[in-house]
Amino acid sequence: MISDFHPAWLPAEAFRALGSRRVQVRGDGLLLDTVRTEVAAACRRFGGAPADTGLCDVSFAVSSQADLAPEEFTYARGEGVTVVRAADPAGLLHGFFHVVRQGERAFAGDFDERHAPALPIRLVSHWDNVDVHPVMGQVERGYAGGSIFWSAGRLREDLSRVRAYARLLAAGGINAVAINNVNVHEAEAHLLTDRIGEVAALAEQFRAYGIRVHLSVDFAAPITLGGLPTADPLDERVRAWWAQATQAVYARIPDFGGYVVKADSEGQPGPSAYARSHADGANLLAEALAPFGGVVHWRAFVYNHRQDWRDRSTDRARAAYDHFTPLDGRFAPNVILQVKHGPMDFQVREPVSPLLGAMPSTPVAVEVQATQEYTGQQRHVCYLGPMWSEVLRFPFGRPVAGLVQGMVTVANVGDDPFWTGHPLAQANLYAAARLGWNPALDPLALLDEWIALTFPGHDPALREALRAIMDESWQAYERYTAPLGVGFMVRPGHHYGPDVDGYEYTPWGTYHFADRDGIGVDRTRATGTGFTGQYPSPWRDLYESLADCPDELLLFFHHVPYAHVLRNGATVVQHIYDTHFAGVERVEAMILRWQQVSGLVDEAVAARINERLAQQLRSAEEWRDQVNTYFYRKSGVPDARGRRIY
Ligand code: GCW
Repeated sequence: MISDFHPAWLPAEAFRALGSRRVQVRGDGLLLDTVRTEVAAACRRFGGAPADTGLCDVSFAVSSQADLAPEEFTYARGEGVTVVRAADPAGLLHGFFHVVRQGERAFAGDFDERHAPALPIRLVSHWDNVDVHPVMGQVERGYAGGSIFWSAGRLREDLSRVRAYARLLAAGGINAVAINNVNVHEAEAHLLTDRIGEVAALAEQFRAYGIRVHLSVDFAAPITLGGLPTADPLDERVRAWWAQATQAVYARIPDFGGYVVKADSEGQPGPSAYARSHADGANLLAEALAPFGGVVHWRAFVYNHRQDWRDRSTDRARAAYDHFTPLDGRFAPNVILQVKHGPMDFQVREPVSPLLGAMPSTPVAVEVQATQEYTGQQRHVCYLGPMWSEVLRFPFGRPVAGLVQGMVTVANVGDDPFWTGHPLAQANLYAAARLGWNPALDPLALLDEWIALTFPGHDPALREALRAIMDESWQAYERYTAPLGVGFMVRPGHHYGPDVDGYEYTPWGTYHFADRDGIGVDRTRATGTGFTGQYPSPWRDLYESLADCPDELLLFFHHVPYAHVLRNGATVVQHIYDTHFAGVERVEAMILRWQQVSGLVDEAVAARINERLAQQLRSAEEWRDQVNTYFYRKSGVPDARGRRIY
């Protein structure tokens, strides 16, 4: 490590190819200064030279004539010179980091390429609190220490780490960040008004890397901060309050991105208190932001979290679609509906949310969770690139990536020296960022890209081992946890570790309905909750059919007997046993593989990975034994292979 935190995917070595060349940078402004500063540092270290006049090996230039979209750049090489051009400084910054990622390849052969982001909105959403919340800690669902923004209830004095973070995000193609938790508590609500200076200070750090800052706001702010008797979105005083508050924000932060709102969700206030719709609520804020070019990210994570478990007619999976599809076309143009990728809540396996394909007249962003709330909490290796890639490619006629305007990633970083607790969890943030830029990228290629940048110049054996450990780690996690898409068998509250019935009789709408005969949630139109009917063809029929439903989602859509034979030939209960043993074996194999190469990396990194892998194995064994034992006791069916079940 070079300082008190790990350089992640931008170690000095990643700049060797560029920094040993003659580098020209043409254009003016803050982002160009950033590129110049980067170039100067790289050249100082590796013996190259900034070459603003005369011969060069690589040239970066903003040229207004170029027929290029915002953030787009051209990347070409001929006659021994690599040339990056963009119409705007943001495009040039992306082009700069593209050259860094390419390393020596940027200086070999001839090429002529154009690169533009597929999704204009690429936002990282922090669930950071200013204060330490008594239950959730400082970062809600944070597994990497405290906030990098706030400490002891105040903005950190030294923001150099925030600058380094902005640089990492920009290098992955991120262009927006929301700095505070979507659950807005009292202290954090004030960031909008009397604590806006803190937001401005953070925005200054992010601005240098082309990243706009967004704020999560309290829908009831006109009451809690403004002293009004109401937050009714159609009340004139409320509209005036938001207009004035927003104007004051822009007076301090002219490039402020906008608001993120969790309304009428898990106890957060919202327009329903005034019998107004989500469109009324979102449009209120959109109206205040519109004069300044700001946007509202309005979250679609709305469901009844006070359900009676006896009530079989309510299905949480249906909720987002049922709430929002009637409102399609009623949102202001600067509202972005932010939809979780699955209909439930970031489980290891869910179908793609049908809402993503059902809002043709509304700008939509898909939300993914880099923080591994339900996927091992950054104690387990679980590379999620392949999961997100499946979501982005999922065809609702067109792939999801062609239907949405943005990708929002719930951040997984904290003040931990490795940023993410588990050093290998950095790959999730990297992959999410890169997939937002180009959803067609192969997640395995992205993993290789991350490994090569983060562990540059290392032994190929190390790279091979990391690839072997991380590739399919998502499937490994799936195998030893909740089976066949049923989800939630975690400890209530903190959500770590197994508790098969932990959520079974709770108000949260997360049930598996296991009894002595079978398991799964009947979401068919024929006999269940009708959720399959929210999908267009062919999915509505595929998921409806017991014969055609993909195995990995079987229990998400169907309630079946334990003896039901899967498409893969195993019975459900035998599949549960087999996958749970196999999942743990996979973790054992990861550990063996890691032991062969751990001596090749920085000692502190190796020590942290060792510790996490040991925890992962203990936890995977616990999952295996609890889940297998539960189903053995429920079903009475022994393991066909006679392995140990308790
Ligand atoms: O997954 C759930 C989490 C909550 C979170 C919520 C949300 C920020 O358990 O901690 O709240 O999702 O996405 O709003």
